Amino acid sequence: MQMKLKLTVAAAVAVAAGVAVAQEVVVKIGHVAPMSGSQAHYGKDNENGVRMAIEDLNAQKIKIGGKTIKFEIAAEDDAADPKQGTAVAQKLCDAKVAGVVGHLNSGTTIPASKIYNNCGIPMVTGAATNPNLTKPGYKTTYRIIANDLSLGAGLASYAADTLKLKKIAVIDDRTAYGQGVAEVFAKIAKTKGVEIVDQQFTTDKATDFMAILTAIKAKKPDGVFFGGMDAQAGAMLRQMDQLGLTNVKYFGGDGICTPEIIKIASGAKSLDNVICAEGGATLAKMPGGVAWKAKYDAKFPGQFQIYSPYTYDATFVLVDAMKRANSTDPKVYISKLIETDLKGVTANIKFESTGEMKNPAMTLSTYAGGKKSPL
Ligand code: ABU
Repeated sequence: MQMKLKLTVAAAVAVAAGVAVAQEVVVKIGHVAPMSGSQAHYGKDNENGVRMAIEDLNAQKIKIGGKTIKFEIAAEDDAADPKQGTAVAQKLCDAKVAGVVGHLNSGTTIPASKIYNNCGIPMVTGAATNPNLTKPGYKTTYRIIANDLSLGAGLASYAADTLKLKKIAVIDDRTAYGQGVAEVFAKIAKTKGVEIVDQQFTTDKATDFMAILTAIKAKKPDGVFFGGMDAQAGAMLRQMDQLGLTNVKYFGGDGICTPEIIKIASGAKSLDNVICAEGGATLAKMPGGVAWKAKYDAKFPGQFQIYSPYTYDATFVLVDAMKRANSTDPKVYISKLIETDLKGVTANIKFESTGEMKNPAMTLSTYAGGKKSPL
C-alpha cells in the first residue's frame, strides 16, 4: 500500500512537471534446462545466456506497440527428464510466457515442442540436436545450431577419412540425443568401410562402465564413439585408463564438448584421445564471440560450458521477431520468426522452412594436452 502510494505520488509529480510517464510492460520469456542433477552445469550456463540477453535487451528500452518492454525470465528446471520437461512446458503455457528458450536435452525438447505448439508459444533451442525435433513441422519450433546429422557425419568422416580407423565400438546412453547421434555416426562410418565391432548401451545416470568397456576391449577397437553427456564420458575415460584402453580414440558429439569433461576425467590419460563435434563455430570465429565471452566471464566467472552464446542469441531471435511484428503476442509475432535475418553473437541467423538454422557451422575439437582446442 505504501509502495503504491509512493508510485502514485511520483507519477503525479512527473505529470505536474510535464514529464510523460513511461508505460512499462513486463513480458516473460521462459527458459528450461536441467538445473539439478549431473547436467546442472549445462543448465546454469544456458540460463546465464538468457539472463545476459535480457539484461542487454532491457538496457535498450525497447518499445513495442508504443510501450517500453521490460523482459523477465521465467526459469524452469526439467532435470533432463522428459516427464518433467512436458510438465514445465505446460506450466509455461499456463503462465502465458511470450516465448521459450530451450529446452537443453533432445529428450525433453521433443515432447515439450508438441505442448508449445498446442498452446501457440514459439520455442528456440540452442542446445537440443536430435534431428527429429523439427520433423513434425511445427511453426513454433526453431533451432539455432547444427543437428546430429551434421555432428555424427562430421565425426564419422574424421574417424574414417582422416584418422583411417577401421574398428570402432559404439556406446550410447539411450537418450534421444545419445542414441540418435550414435546411430548417425555408426551409419556413416559403415558406409566408409569402418567395422562397428560392438554396440553397448548405458544410461544418462550411470557411473560404472567397467563391464561394457571390458566387453569392448575384447573386440580390440581403435576407436570408441559415445553418444551421451560429459558426466558419463568423463567417468568412462577414467575407467578406460584403468583397463589400459589409453591408445583408443574417443569420439562424441556436443554433449561431451565441455570444459567440465576435463574436471570429471580428472587427469585421465584417455582425455588426450577425445575428439568431439559441436554445432557452431568456435568463439574466436563467431561474429561477436570474443567480446561476448569476455563479458560473460566477468558476469559468471568459471560457469561457461558450451551453449550460452546460443541461448543468448535465441532470446534475441524471439525479441527481434516481436519488434518486427510490433507485438509481443505470440499469435501475432510468430509469423515473423521464419523471416529472421539476425546478426547474432554466434552467427547470422536465418531459418529453413523447417525451423532448422540455415548453413550452421560445425567444429571438431580435441582435448590433447588436457585443453580443448579446435582441430
Ligand atoms: N546436443 C547435445 C545435448 C543436448 C541434447 O541434444 O540432448
